[in-house]
Amino acid sequence: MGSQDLTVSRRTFLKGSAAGAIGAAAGCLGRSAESGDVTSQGERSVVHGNCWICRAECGQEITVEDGRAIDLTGVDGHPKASAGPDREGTLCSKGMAQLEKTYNPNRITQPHIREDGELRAASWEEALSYAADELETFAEEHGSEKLLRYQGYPLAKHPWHDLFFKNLYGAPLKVGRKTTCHGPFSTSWEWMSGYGREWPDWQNSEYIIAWGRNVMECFRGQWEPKGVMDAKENNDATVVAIDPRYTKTAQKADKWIPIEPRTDGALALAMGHVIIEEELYDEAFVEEWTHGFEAYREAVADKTPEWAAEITGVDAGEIREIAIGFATAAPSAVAFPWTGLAYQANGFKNCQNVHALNGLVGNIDRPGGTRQWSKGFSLADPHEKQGIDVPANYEDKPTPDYDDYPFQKHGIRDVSHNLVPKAVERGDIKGFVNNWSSPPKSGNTDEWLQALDDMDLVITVDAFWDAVSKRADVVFPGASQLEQPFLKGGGDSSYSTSGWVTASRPAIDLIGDCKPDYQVYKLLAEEMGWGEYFPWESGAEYWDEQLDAIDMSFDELADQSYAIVSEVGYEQWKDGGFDTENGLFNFDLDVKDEYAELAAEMGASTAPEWQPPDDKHYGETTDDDYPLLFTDVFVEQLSRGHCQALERSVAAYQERYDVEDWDYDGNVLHINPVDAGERGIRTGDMVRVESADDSIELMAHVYEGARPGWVATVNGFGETSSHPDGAGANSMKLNKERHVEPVTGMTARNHPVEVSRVGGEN
Ligand SMILES: Nc1nc2c(c(=O)[nH]1)N[C@H]1C(S)=C(S)[C@@H](COP(=O)(O)OP(=O)(O)OC[C@H]3O[C@@H](n4cnc5c(=O)[nH]c(N)nc54)[C@H](O)[C@@H]3O)O[C@H]1N2
Ligand SMILES: Nc1nc2c(c(=O)[nH]1)N[C@H]1C(S)=C(S)[C@@H](COP(=O)(O)OP(=O)(O)OC[C@H]3O[C@@H](n4cnc5c(=O)[nH]c(N)nc54)[C@H](O)[C@@H]3O)O[C@H]1N2
Ligand code: SF4
Ligand SMILES: [Mo]
Repeated sequence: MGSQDLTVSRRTFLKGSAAGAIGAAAGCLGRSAESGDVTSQGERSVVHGNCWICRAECGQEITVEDGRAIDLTGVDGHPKASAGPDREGTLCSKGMAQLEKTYNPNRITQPHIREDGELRAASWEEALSYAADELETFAEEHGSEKLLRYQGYPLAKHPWHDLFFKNLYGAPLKVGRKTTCHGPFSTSWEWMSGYGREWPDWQNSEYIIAWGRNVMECFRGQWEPKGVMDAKENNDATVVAIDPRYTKTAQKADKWIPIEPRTDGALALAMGHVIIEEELYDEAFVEEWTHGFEAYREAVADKTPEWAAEITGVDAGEIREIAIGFATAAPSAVAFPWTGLAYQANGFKNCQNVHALNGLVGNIDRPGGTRQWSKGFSLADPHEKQGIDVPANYEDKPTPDYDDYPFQKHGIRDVSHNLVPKAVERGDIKGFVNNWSSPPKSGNTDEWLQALDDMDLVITVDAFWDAVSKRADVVFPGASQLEQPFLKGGGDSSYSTSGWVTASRPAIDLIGDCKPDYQVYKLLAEEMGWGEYFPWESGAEYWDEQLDAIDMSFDELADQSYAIVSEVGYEQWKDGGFDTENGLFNFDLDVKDEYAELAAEMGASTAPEWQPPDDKHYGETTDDDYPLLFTDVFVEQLSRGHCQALERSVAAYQERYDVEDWDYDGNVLHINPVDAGERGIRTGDMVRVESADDSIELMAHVYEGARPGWVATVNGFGETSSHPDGAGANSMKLNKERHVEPVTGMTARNHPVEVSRVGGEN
């Protein structure tokens, strides 16, 4: 991407909120380090925080009374927590649940180490010295390159895990988020548009197609659903939800299209056909800024709505109507997929075909389209400022022979989640260091559990006991968000053309023996003799140096919660082209490109075409033995693998589906009344979900909101999870190494199954 139209408006920051002023005026909790005393004994104060549960860092106002956090609410005008300037800030139920999390009796609040095969509580001194010894022995025996890094999203926002394990310890391998969350969707968008992922400019949109993307409940920040509601109210925007499930997005949508699962690419091609036939595409954009349009035009020439109707189960007239509505509203229109398509083994092509629609109507980085969000400013490098040269000890380390691991071959991807057990079996990986992740829920579960048992060293920073922490050799108790400082800067938010920063201090004292993330890595570094790379007393001090670049101090920013610091104009590609090899938006790639090469090697291509599930590489198909397609999804009340630890969050999920009165605390299987009726299944029955490989048991929820032939549950439950009783089922027990999307190595989470009542007939 070329240089952007941006200006950093120094010290002309928007004011945070009244609460910031109250907090600052009362001087309450004005600590700049993470540890230290809480000063508000006997009084009530309001301080700023940042939620990071869905990685969106909504600004919080935390009410603290006698040192205890008693209430949370959003910060008005916050770029993530509100719909924009002067708008109310709110938090979702997962954000609110952070109070319960912080004071949860099941939290891990002490370090633990493994002794004589058993985990036992230990002091920090003991645990640090044990971990340092183990790390040294590991490096001597195996080499640091055999330690695998795995880091959850919330922690991806600070650099210390990588500073310690990658740069200093020298562990080059990590598991790629593209192989657990968004590979097919982001990888195709990368070679097409040169940008990581579509992220709509919600509030300005006039036509929103949520395509296997449930934005009204699985948002990244409050600004997303609020932006959709603003678009509906102010722009009379049409919202279309393409989803086999009746989600909250479907509830708010003008149209719910319960598509035949995994046929999205066919629907998208037919929409392209209509848009070209009706001459509704953006000719000027296509002409000047795209590559491969002729190939695309040819590819969709025979992909009529009638053709797609057969495959997708969507009425041909409806396909025409959506295509025309979308293209007419463009460029203020956006079609964007996420996990619904990213979890498909044929997801690479399906996502590509959806993305192509955005190029076709020229909505890229235009108001109401798909924004190429960027910060428009940089923060300083604190090490550089201190004159500290950070080594890159991972660089010269041998890496596995990638011929055995096709997705890694071109060096463009990190290790594929599903292939980690194989790498352990082959001796390419022998240890694992984790912060805020629970891989056994994400795919290839049984082999992952075996791999964790087989590894020589497992170190985790965690908050709850689950399959990983229970198997670890060292467990460090991580502080919650209320107990540690925070800084984040970014672009995507309700401020469509602005970059922002947000920060907060710890609101309460550390619980038990927990430590902020910065301290965990700093102390471990000191133990290993690398203290010089962690010279700051606290994370807040480190961030204070980063903020120098925009002429702010950490305290100043934390007082006001957020600041708007730059302007980033639309159509950034006009200045220097798209960030692709040819500088253009690509419908197809015949230019030389690493993705094109990799796709070719995997027997795929970047040609616009319909790739059905095929029982070979692109997803198993249902048959008489396994006639239903099973997958797992998210819900508003729970976050990935951690809200499952919280009683009230699980209860809220169960109440939503009216199953709270059954003596069952886990996830439910949504099954259509037709499929349930054929099998004598009623809500509340325990059912077995059986695939060709394995089976799980969970409670049935008979529900018209699940398309016939399709069954789904919520991920993150079962005995491997952070749920205190391990209730429910881990859906990925059905998932094996081979269940991957073949171009990106992403875990593919669709499985043909049969469902039966446990205990026979009713
Ligand atoms: N509440 C909540 N919010 C979150 C998270 C969370 O855990 N909880 N996590 C965050 C993270 S990490 C992510 S990646 C995002 C995920 O955000 P989303 O991708 O929006 O997640 P889901 O709500 O599961 O939506 C995916 C939808 O795809 C549908 N689907 C399944 N198969 C198909 C198919 O074949 N075709 C189509 N068209 N649709 C299909 C599912 O029914 C589901 O409703 O959410 C983020 N926000
Ligand atoms: N089956 C299935 N698997 C999936 C998905 C799916 O839909 N279905 N979604 C995928 C997606 S989109 C993503 S992004 C990934 C995310 O998956 P992961 O990277 O595994 O991250 P989380 O599930 O967020 O992390 C859960 C772990 O974080 C720990 N934890 C909770 N709070 C804290 C804390 O305060 N500090 C620390 N240090 N640890 C804490 C919990 O105890 C638990 O061990 O999962 C992927 N895996
Ligand atoms: S949307 Fe909810 S979970 Fe996500 S950061 Fe905001 S309050 Fe937290
Ligand atoms: Mo994700």
